[in-house]
Amino acid sequence: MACVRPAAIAVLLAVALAGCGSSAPPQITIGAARTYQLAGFPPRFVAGKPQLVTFRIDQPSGAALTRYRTGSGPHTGVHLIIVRSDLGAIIHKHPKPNADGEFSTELTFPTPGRYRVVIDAYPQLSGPLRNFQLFRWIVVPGRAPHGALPAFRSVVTDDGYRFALQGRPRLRAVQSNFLTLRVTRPDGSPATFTPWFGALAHAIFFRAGTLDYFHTHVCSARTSGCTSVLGAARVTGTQTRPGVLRVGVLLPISGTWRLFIQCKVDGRVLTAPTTLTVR
Ligand SMILES: [Cu+2]
Repeated sequence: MACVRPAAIAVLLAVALAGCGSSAPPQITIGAARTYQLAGFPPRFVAGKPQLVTFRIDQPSGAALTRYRTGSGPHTGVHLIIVRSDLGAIIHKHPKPNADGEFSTELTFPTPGRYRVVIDAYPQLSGPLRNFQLFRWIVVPGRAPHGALPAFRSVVTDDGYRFALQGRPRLRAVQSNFLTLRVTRPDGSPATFTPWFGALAHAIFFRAGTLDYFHTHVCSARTSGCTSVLGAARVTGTQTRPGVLRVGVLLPISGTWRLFIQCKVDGRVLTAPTTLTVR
């Protein structure tokens, strides 16, 4: 193997298969990996200041991705999800692409800190690729809030709306699990969910520390494209009774996860975070 130079280590196998004679090693040029890339997302933000953000996804060919899945369900277009690294703040938007594949949306980072940007994209492609994620780190300058991750709580309120988890969850990685949540208005009546970004409720999961990401949905009965898939496992949330959400949980690895339930009730977008232990 003395004829294999360090620069050619990546093609060692190919060289080995091709044989290793006394003549000069074959000249093989390895280009950059051809993958989907996030383009145009600005690198600088100021805390508390709305900023217009424009981005697109470039295909492996280099051309902008212009065709995204459409339909009534949530698995369409792109989901733009931004979470602060301590899991204390989340931004969730579904901007629509223009004909050139460009997305524009206004973003306000609530505080200084380190944020993980997740673009969960649903391209309109033939073939097995369903969706994929692109990531970016953004550091918003200033003093970042530093709170410990809150412990599990079975009742969370937002704007007087109450999210009550039934029972203590027993969650396992790579398996479909369900959480039942009763959502009530400030007057105690069951919440009526207005479809928001194609779903009655969104369940966004980030793992503490590593910020691994997963996302499931609760949809109305006739909505298609609501099932989340992880390997061979799949999960679809449902509304079992008025105001009661059966939320699918399907997480790739064990650990401590922060779940953000989001839904729209009475014209308000509500966010109910809770901390989950996954074994
Ligand atoms: Cu969603």
